[in-house]
Amino acid sequence: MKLVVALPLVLSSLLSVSSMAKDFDFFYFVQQWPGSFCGTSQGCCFPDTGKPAADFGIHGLWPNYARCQGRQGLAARAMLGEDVAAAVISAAVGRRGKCWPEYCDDGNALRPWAIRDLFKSLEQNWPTLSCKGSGRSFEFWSYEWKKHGTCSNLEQRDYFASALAVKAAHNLTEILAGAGIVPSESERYSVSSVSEAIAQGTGFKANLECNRGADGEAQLFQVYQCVDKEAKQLIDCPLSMPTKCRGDTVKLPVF
Ligand code: U2P
Repeated sequence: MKLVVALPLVLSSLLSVSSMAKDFDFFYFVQQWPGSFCGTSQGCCFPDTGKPAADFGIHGLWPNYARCQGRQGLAARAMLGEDVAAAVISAAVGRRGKCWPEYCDDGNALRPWAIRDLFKSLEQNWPTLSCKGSGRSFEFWSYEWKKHGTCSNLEQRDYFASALAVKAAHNLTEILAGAGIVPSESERYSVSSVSEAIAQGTGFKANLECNRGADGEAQLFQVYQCVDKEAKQLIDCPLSMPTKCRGDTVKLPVF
């Protein structure tokens, strides 16, 4: 009898945590090098506003857990048993992953009016390069907002303004150029020199992700900087991640 009464209470409190609290530990602020996005065998498509500048572009600002399973997962395991706990955890952290929350409010679609004053800056700094959509970068922003922004505890405008502000505060293209790491079709740079340049230039360690160019060589694709929960300050990344960099060197292809 006690269990019958307690179970719905436990479940409803766990589910309300997952849908409302949006507890996460830090943001990944992810920027991509357009020459590497476009330089694979798949290629890319420019947005309807034209070819973006040869500058890192924003991919997203992603709420993240420092550990893949939170306390509610452990509590659920202890109280409910593995199967129920797994279902609750998966509801709490999204459909595909258990390391970050996603799609926290599908009813909260991005409203153009809410970010109208940021359009120009977003077009410059957060352009789409995907060939899948209409070519309108707004589609990309909407997708990122729906998947990640709705879990950020930020209003729509604040979410996008914060991402733009973090990018502007630490210009990765300039930081790398200052260390002699400039776009080139032939030059290869050591992965450690890229990491060090970013750590020196921003004051914080980042994670790097490589992809493979059409020539099969590793290229610097994305930089994951870590940002506090208010989306204001860089922090050292609490997690390191697999770089997918083959070997010790990377290219930074011309865009
Ligand atoms: O890494 C492949 C895709 O997984 C999503 N991702 C990855 C790491 C992370 O911390 N959070 C996260 O969401 C990204 O999906 P997207 O936002 O592009 O759909 C990433 O591209």
